[in-house]
Amino acid sequence: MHQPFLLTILALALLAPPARAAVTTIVQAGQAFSETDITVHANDHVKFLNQDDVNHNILVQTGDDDDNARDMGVQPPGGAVDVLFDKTGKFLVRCHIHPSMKLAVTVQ
Ligand SMILES: [Cu+2]
Repeated sequence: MHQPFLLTILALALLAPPARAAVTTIVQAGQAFSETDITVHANDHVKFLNQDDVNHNILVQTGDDDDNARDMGVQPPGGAVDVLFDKTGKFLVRCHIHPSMKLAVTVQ
């Protein structure tokens, strides 16, 4: 291994500005999310695109706790919903209309 080269890379990484919030896109098609399990960083966004011909309704739960679910409202066909994950933890994204739709989101 080329030690000076690695040190240069490390120095550049440390000098780089903080990473910007990323956006992960999840498609809703066939009454399913395109992923079942994702990991993002705090302050990242997840964008949900409804490519079905039926309404969806995103709920964001902390674990199995329904009481504090964030209800993102009815999402018509073709509609997009943007969800900001500003806290670390494990979340479960469900569809209020279709109980089989589930996406586990880990926020680091
Ligand atoms: Cu749905």
